[in-house]
Amino acid sequence: MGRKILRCASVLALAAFTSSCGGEESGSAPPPVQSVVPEPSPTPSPSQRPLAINQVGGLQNVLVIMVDDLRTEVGAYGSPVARTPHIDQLAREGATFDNAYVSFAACTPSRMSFLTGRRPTPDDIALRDGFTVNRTFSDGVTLPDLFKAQGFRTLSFGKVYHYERDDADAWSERFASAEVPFLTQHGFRDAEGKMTTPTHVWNGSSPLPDEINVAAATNAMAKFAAQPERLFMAVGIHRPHLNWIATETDWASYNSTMLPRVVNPEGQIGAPPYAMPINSEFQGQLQLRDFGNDIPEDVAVNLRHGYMASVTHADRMVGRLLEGLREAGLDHNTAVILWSDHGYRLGDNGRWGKWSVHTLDTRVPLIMRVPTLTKPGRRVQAVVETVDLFPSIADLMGLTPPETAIGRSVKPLLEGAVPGWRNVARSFTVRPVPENPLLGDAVNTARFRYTVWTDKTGKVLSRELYDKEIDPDESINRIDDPGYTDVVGWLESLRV
Ligand SMILES: [Ca+2]
Repeated sequence: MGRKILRCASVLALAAFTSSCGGEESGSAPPPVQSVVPEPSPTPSPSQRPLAINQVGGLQNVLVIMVDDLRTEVGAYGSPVARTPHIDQLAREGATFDNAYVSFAACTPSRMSFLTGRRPTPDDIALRDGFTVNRTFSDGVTLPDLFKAQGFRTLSFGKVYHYERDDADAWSERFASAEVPFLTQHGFRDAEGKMTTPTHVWNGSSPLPDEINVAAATNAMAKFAAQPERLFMAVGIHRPHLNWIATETDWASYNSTMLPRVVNPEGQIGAPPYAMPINSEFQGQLQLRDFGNDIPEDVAVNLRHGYMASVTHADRMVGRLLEGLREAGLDHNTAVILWSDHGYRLGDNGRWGKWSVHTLDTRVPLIMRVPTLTKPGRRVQAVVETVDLFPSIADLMGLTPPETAIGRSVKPLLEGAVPGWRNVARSFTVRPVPENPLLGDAVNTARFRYTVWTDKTGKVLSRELYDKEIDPDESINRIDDPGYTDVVGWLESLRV
């Protein structure tokens, strides 16, 4: 198990924070607006949460597929344009969560939230500058730690943790960080290390990084299939993270008229100016940085095309993994969990990238195929969040998650509706304003998204309220609409 260095300030703040936001009842009346979607109900206290339950019969292994920057632009989630046959097939075979939210729409904090079972906290605002297990997680148990300690062979392929920010001791074996150079993983760069082209049609002259990592994973499946050890496998697929590199075939799956609809291209009405971040990810792109936040339409079309081609590339990688699992004879006793670390805006709300708490950033695909448990094609409407994954995966395999993992096992949701399930997810973001960073703290229910923006002193700067039932694009901030006064009070109560 990894030796992790204690950082008292973080731990104390984290404990105070998590104790204030996990497992509380709403304690107030539901909103006086007719709802057609599930809404929060009391959550069991940590001691009441299902912990060590016997594993599902015959289940031996876990395969976690982590797709980078994939929003719910997937056929299984109703995208009219996405070409994602393999993920769609996985959804037909397993359970698809329609209301899954990440804790933070950026690679590192989202993955850390998943792997530690904790939410990013105000104390970790600096996490964007290099959030590592050793710096911030003290002596806690990570997800691979738990499985390794229980005798599983823990295998990591590709981007699981954020490259060098890994917890090396938790893995029996890692593949990718050394074998596939970081620069190639995220795109082409010039001699000075600057990104050259945001999109690229790959000529197939050599395997792409995802193809190398996935081949290593399927080789490992074949190698270890006949051995007695149980496997915890995590495979991180780079695409559709920038740069959008995909094969000719993937590019040919789309054209300029077959791309996602742009949501709120002129921006949201009534949102504070910092609700959307600048196009910061494009600042490192030689061909994009001079545009600032104003991407010309012809460039935008090419970028959207590249994103979607990369989505199809990632989907093909998912297909190879599932086929590898089948060929190794492990598909019948392996739980498959597919998840993305966050979504992405393709010019939606007038900006590109992630780092917001808009649903396009925080809502993600989450599909679980658990042999003998999940019914084919099941849709789960309950609201779940990233921190629920740690206890869920442990629960499926009969392991007891550590107390530091604050989420809830979704295993009961796979078996049927769960009365009393608390349909609330928390998401955070930050704006690195010099000397006074802003924190965005969002509550998502199936119907509403409520966000409170504070400065570092805790002073409330602004609030947002979106009614997704009548405004699924989150176009209009209704915080000052008197018809929602009681709703706002109720949502506020969910933050404490
Ligand atoms: Ca990411």
